[in-house]
Amino acid sequence: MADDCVQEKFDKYAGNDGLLSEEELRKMIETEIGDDCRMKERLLKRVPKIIKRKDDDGDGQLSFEEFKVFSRLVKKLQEKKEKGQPLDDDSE
Ligand SMILES: [Ca+2]
Repeated sequence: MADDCVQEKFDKYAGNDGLLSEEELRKMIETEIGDDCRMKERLLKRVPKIIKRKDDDGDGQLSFEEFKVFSRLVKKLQEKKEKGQPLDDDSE
């Protein structure tokens, strides 16, 4: 997910309510990272944790601001992958 299309991606999956639910986030991961099974698996595993941790206002959905934190995590994982580093590190 490139930086310049974060807003675009968010709008596409968040739908009319402008918030990204767990289900919508899963759908985004399935669709956008579908060609990389390991990355997909890793991210899907983290979804409940991400929702819980990044959802600052506690409504169970991600706003665009909250989603940006998630997109940075994806970027970090992709960088690790490019460098051939393990994706197991849970630190952020
Ligand atoms: Ca939504």
